Amino acid sequence: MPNKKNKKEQTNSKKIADLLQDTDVSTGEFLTTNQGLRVNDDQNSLKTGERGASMLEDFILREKITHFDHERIPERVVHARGVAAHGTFQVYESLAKYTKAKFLQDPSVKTPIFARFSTVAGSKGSSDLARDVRGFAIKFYTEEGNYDFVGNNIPVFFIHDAIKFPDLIHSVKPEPDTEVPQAASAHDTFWDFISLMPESAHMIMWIMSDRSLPRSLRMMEGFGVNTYRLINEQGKSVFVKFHWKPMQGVYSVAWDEAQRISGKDPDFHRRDMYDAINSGAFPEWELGLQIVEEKDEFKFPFDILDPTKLIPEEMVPVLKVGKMTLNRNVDNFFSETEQVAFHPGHLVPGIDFTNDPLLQGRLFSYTDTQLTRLGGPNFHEIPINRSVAPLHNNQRDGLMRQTINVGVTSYQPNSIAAGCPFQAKMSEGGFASFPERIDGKKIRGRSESFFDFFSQATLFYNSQSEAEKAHLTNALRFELGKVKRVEIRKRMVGILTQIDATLAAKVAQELGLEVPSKPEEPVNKGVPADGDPKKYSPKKVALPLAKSAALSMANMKKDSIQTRQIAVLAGDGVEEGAFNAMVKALKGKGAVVKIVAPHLGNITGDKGGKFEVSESLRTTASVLFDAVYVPGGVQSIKALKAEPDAIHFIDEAYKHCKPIAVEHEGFDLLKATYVSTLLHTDGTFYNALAGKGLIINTNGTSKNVPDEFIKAIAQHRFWEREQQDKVPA
Ligand code: HDE
Repeated sequence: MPNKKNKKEQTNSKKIADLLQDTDVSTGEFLTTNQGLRVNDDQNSLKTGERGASMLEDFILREKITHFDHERIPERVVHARGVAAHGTFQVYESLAKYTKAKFLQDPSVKTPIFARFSTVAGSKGSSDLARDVRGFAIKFYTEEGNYDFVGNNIPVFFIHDAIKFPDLIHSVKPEPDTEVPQAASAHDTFWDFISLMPESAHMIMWIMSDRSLPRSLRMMEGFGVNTYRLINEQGKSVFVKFHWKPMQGVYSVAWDEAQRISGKDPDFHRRDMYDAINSGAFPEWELGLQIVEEKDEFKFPFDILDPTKLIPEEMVPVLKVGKMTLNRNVDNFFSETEQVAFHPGHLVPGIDFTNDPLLQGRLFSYTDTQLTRLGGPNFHEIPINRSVAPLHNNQRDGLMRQTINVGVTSYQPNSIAAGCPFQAKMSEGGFASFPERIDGKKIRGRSESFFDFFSQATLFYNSQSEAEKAHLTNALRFELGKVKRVEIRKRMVGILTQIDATLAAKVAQELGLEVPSKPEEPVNKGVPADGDPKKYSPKKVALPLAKSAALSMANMKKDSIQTRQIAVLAGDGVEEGAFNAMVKALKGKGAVVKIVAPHLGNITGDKGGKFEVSESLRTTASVLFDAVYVPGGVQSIKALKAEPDAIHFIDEAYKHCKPIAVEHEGFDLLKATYVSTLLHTDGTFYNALAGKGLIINTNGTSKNVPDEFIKAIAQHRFWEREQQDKVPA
């Protein structure tokens, strides 16, 4: 029996479903115009005779084409490319101690949510695999109104103050003369700005790390970035940093791979999210809170209001308090994913802002941008944005108004409507801002406590594994290598000297620049025209820790291969015994197995079995998979050896450090690859790569190949290969 609360959740979900309900075109209805008139001929326009000119009178043609002409709306100025899904959120136990927010009180309540993930810089049609921050936005349809969590997959931001946001975005967007490059930060204007904004150093470390290349949007963390407040029923407030920890683990792809995916499948992340939800592998994240008591606001060596800083988990642990599950794909991308409008200012009682200057500016921007993007002030009436809590206020009219308000009063106070709608007391759920004491002069300026630009950048760098450090170094070499103006590259190397001398030297050396002998002062410190340069002088504070385990993805692996994409390279004549055992084992662990063959249709096994081919070598590539398996079969391997794409498939998968398993005659295909040159010493084949994710089973030498392979896939990547076993592909 559903309890009262579950009933409430179901009612909320039903309300959202009802709001999104649209005419279903697949139920045998007649085609009509937008006025409901049944259309008799949708193939021909009205003409003056069969070979005559079209007539202006044709209202059916005009209505159809006019609507089509206006199908596009302005894309988001940032976060234009995204993908979204519906789901639920449930708290593990009541958070009444910290907050009175109703949706965080009762573990039996499932709050319906809608989550949208995005890249930031690229246009709506750009690639999913751009090196970029990912947006992480969630709308909670709570009984007290909509609460929007609007965060990113990186816990810090580039700038201190919202006033610099247009500059940041102008610098990263395509350059205005050529509109090039699309969805890429590797160009002069971005690095020009960054090299003059030393406060961005910490964020730059994150962006140049693999965090900006998620393997899947399901496999990344989410962060609120700004510090917020929680307020309980007694009016007590604590500071809070929000985290989302993916139950799927945190994984990335390699940069070279990301670039190739952008060509082979620019919708890689979109597809991945859709397919996972569709297959019932519902992505889940745990909500984490870092709570800082009001009395501890100043106990840290950094300012908790500074959005370029995080609070290391070793200093304030993350409490896991609830879980979000995405369980339903959208029905219509435009109506839901495109028209959803998030705003960090959509709050419920029990959650409030801090004075973080970035957050304060954001609070203006989101509604403002929707006015342009969604065409007017009534975007809250679009089904995906509607609150499930009833609305009553005196706002009226405006473009695209849908509510038909009744009565004559649209003002307050009034007597005609007996004073309705009434203000709600706090005890009746009325929102009241936290009465924070504010005492100060009106100034344009920044607290001195913000002027530590580099200590957390160094902490992040030091916390990375060797492979992660190498990727970060190479990302900087790539991005700055694309910068044409040498003075910008030099300035950036100067910034890097403040973070880590070795990193700066490695980057400088590859850029053909002199390796600086000591840390260089940033060229620009953001001093206002009449500002005191002493106050605005950056200092590096001492942090109580040299490394933070939570900052390295190497520590976030999960022992699971669920939803991992496995390519089976095979052709007609594939040896069915080992093949069947492997496929059964992989599927048993939730992996997605796809046969990649020289042709589409079916392949026939050595015992006459038929197996459906998912992709031909022409329609796919190794970069779209997590691992490769090559079963035996003389004829199958002969066919594959005749395909250079099959050989390239293996070399490329090896280059990107993916697990590969070959069995029986499959070894002959491996022998045709470059990888085989790494296998032998003294002219004889010998698996020098064993333990590095290459599993070779010739005459049954290895007993439990499926188990070994599954363990290797759970490892994700064997990054150590990049340093030692370089493979051209
Ligand atoms: Fe946003 N941001 N932002 N932002 N932001 C927008 O709102 C803005 C910032 C974030 O899936 C815009 O509806 C300013 C930080 C996400 O629809 C716009 C500043 C963080 C999304 C806007 C920031 C975010 C947006 C563009 C600096 C992480 C996509 C379209 C003060 C905490 C939401 C829109 C979606 C979108 C302004 C910085 C997250 C223009 C002025 C920091 C996830 O209003």
